[in-house]
Amino acid sequence: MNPQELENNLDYWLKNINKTTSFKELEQLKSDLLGKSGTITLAFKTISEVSVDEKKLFGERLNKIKSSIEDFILTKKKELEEYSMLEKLKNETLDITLPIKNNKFGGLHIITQAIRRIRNHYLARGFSVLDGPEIENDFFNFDALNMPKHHPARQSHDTFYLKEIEDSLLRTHTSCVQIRTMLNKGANVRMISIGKTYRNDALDATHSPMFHQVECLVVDKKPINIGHLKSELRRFVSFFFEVEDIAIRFRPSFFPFTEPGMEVDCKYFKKEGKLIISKDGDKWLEIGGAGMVHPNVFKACNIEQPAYGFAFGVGLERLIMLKSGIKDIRNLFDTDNRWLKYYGQ
Ligand code: FA5
Repeated sequence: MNPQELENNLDYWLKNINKTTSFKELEQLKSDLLGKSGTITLAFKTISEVSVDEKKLFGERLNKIKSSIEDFILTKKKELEEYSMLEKLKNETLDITLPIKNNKFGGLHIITQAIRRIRNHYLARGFSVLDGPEIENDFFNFDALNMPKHHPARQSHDTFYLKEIEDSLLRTHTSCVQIRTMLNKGANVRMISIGKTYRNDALDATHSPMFHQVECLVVDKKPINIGHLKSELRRFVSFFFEVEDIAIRFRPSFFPFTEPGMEVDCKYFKKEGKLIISKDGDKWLEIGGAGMVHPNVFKACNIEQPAYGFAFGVGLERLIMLKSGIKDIRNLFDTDNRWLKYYGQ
């Protein structure tokens, strides 16, 4: 065919390419037009028969036709690929609603079990269960909690900073969720937050660079006092250890975001090497920090005085270890299958 004939047919070929519904059809058309003995290829071979004057234009017209066809084939190929990918995905969809038969594999880690238990307990009592980001910034982790830059209390939180993002760090405690919650909800809060926290602490039997905390915060415009805090902590400890008669005490301590601040101990005794939480105990054990919300924290959260609140924060791994007689925190993060099976559920 000469260029004129090819140009007349171009529209027809392009339409045919567009109509193809499979790679096989498309390949066939490609071969008919651009293959070794394809119509366009053969037309190129006739270039030697054209006079020198016409050669340039002849070649240009053929090239234009050829590249129109090539572009069209390429576009169609992409379209077919996308379609086949979607079909594949459709067929590969897993029905995750199907129940698992005889689930003999895996179980819930003891930390997950504890988190779920605590969460359900507080949900049932009408508390909100809230979360915050693990990558925090200075404001939420320190400033708003009454620990401005260069405050010595920052020293006790040996922190992991992120170089790439200014003022960002891995949160050292869940108390940042207090700030996020008060900024959001004002002076009407009953919440707990359970999550991962990070400190640049060397790994040993009782310290891990990553551990979980449980934070509780109650804020109201109506007076709240230390009695409320003590009552809530009693309830929490008694629920967690599944012991009705417990004894707790407060020891004065300092947390910049509380006034007053205290450390919480509960009574225990040892029996056959096991630690038993009981009001009949003869020793005291520290379980976490607590206090009344500091006025500066209310200020940072735009809450007008008078407002009242208490908060406490406990280390989840330490509580689990006490309850289950686990002596080394590292066991919780090792992947020893026998251990996981024993404590898993
Ligand atoms: C705090 O983190 C305060 N935010 C708690 C608080 C909340 C006080 C609300 C007042 C009001 P502290 O640094 O003491 O406090 O940590 C709380 C608990 O986290 C400790 O009692 C301990 O059980 C646990 N903990 C701290 N560091 C580690 C660690 N490296 N590994 C495991 N557990 C840890």
